[in-house]
Formats: sequence, structure tokens, C-alpha cells
Amino acid sequence: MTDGLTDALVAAVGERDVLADDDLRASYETDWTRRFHGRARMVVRPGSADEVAAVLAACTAHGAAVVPQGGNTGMVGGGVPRGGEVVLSLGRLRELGEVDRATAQLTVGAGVPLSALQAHARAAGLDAGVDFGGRDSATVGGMVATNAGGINAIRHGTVRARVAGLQAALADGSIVDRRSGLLKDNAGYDLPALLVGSEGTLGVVTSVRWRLVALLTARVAALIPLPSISAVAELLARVRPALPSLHAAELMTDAGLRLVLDHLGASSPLPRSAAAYLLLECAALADPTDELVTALDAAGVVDAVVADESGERERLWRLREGHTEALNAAGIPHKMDVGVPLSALARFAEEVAPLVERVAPGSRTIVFGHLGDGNVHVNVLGPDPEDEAVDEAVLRLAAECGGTISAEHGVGVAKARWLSLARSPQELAAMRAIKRALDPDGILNPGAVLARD
Ligand code: 2HG
Ligand code: ZN
Repeated sequence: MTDGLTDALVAAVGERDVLADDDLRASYETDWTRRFHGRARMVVRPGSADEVAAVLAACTAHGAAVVPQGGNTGMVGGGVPRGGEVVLSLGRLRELGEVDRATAQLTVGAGVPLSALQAHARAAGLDAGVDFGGRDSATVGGMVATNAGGINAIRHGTVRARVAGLQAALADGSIVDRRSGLLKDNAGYDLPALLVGSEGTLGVVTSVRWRLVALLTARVAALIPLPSISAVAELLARVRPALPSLHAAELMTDAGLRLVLDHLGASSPLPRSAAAYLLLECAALADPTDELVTALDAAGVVDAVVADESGERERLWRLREGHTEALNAAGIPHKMDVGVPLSALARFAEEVAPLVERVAPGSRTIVFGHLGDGNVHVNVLGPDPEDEAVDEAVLRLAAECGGTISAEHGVGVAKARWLSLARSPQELAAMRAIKRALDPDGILNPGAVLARD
């Protein structure tokens, strides 16, 4: 049985790419964490920007809500249906343009996975300038739509800094295209900048003019055990000025490390455990090992594991990047991706686990993250996926510490209720006005970022 919307979507993308069967839709309906899921009315897979625009025009004409989806690695429920929406999968937009070495830019389709972008850039002697554990699945469109951060934001900024321009389809089926790559272009409002981080609520990113960075292959990493999270932050403050090649500064705790080691069946690279760990990586054109070792010596560090060989470095990174997978294997985590000013990190770290224990006794709290950015991933195992008490308590604590409720994963549907903790009434009113202007019928990712009225 078909209806008018199905016919219009088939006309837009062809029958093969309108998925209506339960088993074909299933992988698009649940997110990575398994906490967020819902039934899709159908899944559409356009193969070009024009097809994306035609899908949006059809959905607007039929009043059908749309959830755009990239690699489905989101963690705040913003990329999966809540119930009855059309899932717009961008995975077929796989253009990987030629690298312009003079401007260090290329044009890349929304459906290109990060690892493919990295490989392509490296083959041309440059690099993508962003990296994180989900690199094989996360796609360019999703990364731009969520303004992804990752492990190298300390050096290169978030994905926003990588976007020289973009092309996007709007709710009414029109296309805006600003991919000239001009870094200096002040002609009017910066629509691409508005779409970065808008989580599919203002338009659908179809292609990006991406800014590459220098390829730095000489690398060294160090894992440093420390007595507390505040000691980790203090050490970073001491060594950072002496490390111009600093590429990553990650925080782990003993609870997280043990979870990952158990999951991997591996043993710790350190002879003794500690309350917290700092994982540093330096990257440069010439070997940065001396720079790192000198800085650590000057800071009085005696027991670091220094890894200057790529296999050893990967082993250290597996401990950090293995957190998400190890947590997923242990249960359905509540993920609170908060940002806290480094000056308030000690207070946050001290208060968060006892707070969770009060709100959800017996649960397990694992804290890790991108220390250099003040980006703390608080994962709580135990509470029912539907129970939001822990989420609210942790987000409130982050706000009380002068932080934000979302450092990199976005607001999605998971945190929409609490956006007012991080944004003023005036900002929220402006956001709603922008939403109404670009998506008057409210078909784009309803309930994400801005909670339904
Ligand atoms: C990371 O930093 C990702 O590894 C995932 O942002 C964080 O699983 C998480 O909570
Ligand atoms: Zn992260």
C-alpha cells in the first residue's frame, strides 16, 4: 500500500532508496548507545543534493517530519526517529573532491566517513584536522551538523574551524551553496556558520568545503599517572606553555581505565594504578619527543610511560578510545557530555560521583574526556534508560560550575529540556525565531535542540 508521501519520495530518489520494510529500516532506528530509538515512517537515501532538496520539498508538502542521519554515531538521540518521522540518510553523498594544495581545501560530500576524508587528505600530504574514536562511521555531514570536537580540538578547534563553506538543502526544498572557499567573505549573514552545529534543525548539510591542516607525522604520546583529577588539570597548566606541538590532552580515571582493560582483556602499561591519568600527544614535522620529555621533567613527572613508536602510541590510545565501547558492553549508559572551565574542574570532579550516588544509588560513574577543552564525558551505568534524574543532576552541576550542558555531542533530544541551563531567555527567543524563519512548518528534526512547546 502506498500513500502520497511515499509516491513523492519514490519520485524524488527512486524506489530502491525508499526503505519501508521493518528489517531494512532497523539499523537506522536505534542510536549507538541503544538509549534512543523509535520507529521511522520510512528511510530515504538520496544520492545527490538535488534529491535531498526534493525529499524535503515532498516532506514539507505532506507535513512529514524529517530526521537527518549521517553515520548514526550520535549520542544525544538527535539522529534517530522518535516515532513516525522520515529518516533522511545522507550516506550516499560520497563525493571526495580533489585536494587544492594551495588553499589546503577540498569539497567533500556529507556521507563521507571521517577516516576516508583523513586518508584522502593524507595521500595529498595534508590532514583533516579532526579526529576521534568514531572515525570509521561518523560522517562529514553529521560532524558539521553537530560541530564535532574530538581529540585534536585543543590544537585545531572544533569542526566549525574546518568549514570554509557548505551546501545545504532547506526545508522548502531550496538549496543554498557557499563553497567558494573564500576565507574572507563578509557579504551578509554567514549562513554556513549558522548551520554548523544546528543538528539538522535548520537545514540539511549536503556537501562541505573543508579546510585541511598540515600533516604532522612525527608523534609521541605519554601516559602520566596522577593522584587526582585536579592534579591532572594542574599538570596540564604547567606543561602546556612548553609544548607548542601539543596535539591532544586527554583525561582518564582509574575506574575508566579498569573498565577498558577488563573489556580488552589487556594489562595496564603502568606498574601501579593511580586515581587519574593524563594522556598527552605531541605532533610535529620533526620528532617532538625531546620537547615532551623536557617539559615533563621540568614539571617533576617521574613515572610517565612515553610512547614514541606508533604501535606503542596506538596501545595507549586504545585505552582512551576504548571507553565508549567498554561502556556500551557494560550496559546502556547515560551520557552527559559537559564542558567545565578548567578552573572549576576540581569542584566538578569532586562533586559529580557523590551527586550521582545520591540521585541513583548503586550506579557506576565513569568520567573521562578532552581535558584541554574542559570537555568532560560523564557516563553513568545503572539507571533505567528512561530515567532522566541523573542527567538533570549532572547537567545542573555543570551549569553551576560555569560550564555547558553540551561540549561536543550536541543537545539532540536528550538535553533539549535543559537548554535553558546554558542559554539565556533572550538567546532562546532568538533561536526560536531563526528556527521559525528557516523551518516554518517545523519539519526538520522536531524536538531536537529546541524542545517541543
Ligand atoms: C569520546 O571522546 C567520544 O571518546 C565519546 O566523544 C564519549 O562515549 C562517550 O561518552
Ligand atoms: Zn569526546
